[in-house]
Amino acid sequence: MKKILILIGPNLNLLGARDPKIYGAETLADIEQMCREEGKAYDFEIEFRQSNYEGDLVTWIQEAREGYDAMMINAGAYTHTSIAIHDALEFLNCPIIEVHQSDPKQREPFRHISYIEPLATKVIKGLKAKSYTAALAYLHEIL
Ligand code: CA2
Repeated sequence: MKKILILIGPNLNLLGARDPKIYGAETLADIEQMCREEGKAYDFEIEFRQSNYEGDLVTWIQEAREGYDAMMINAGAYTHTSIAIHDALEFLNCPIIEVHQSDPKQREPFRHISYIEPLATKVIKGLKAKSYTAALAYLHEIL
């Protein structure tokens, strides 16, 4: 069974509360459920974590150096700011899928830079909650 770590960054714990046109209407709990169901279809074991703290994400990425077959990460706004997350991801040997619910490159200029993209095997964005299930489908293809 392949083990997939899904990391979710700041503010995404509030999904469903606003901006459904940009992010979709699903809550984070709905998205976790969707990932678990999609993961079952591919025989993936899913570990799903969210934090508002950059250091939590860095620590979880460091810990993922062993024991996972792939990582999916929606680092939220840290995508556009965090060299610490970039540096932690450099130590990973498994595929990294950068996921976004919106398409940051179609939004404000401050969202156009991604410090994750240079290290990502694939970027999947703009599909709202379905970005995560599309990322799992992609991992099913490549793993
Ligand atoms: O599109 C994405 O998935 C983002 O990673 C979401 C981040 C944003 O900073 C990125 O530029 C793109 C976080 C958005 C704020 O989270 C929400 C909170 C409450 C309701 C809806 C979204």
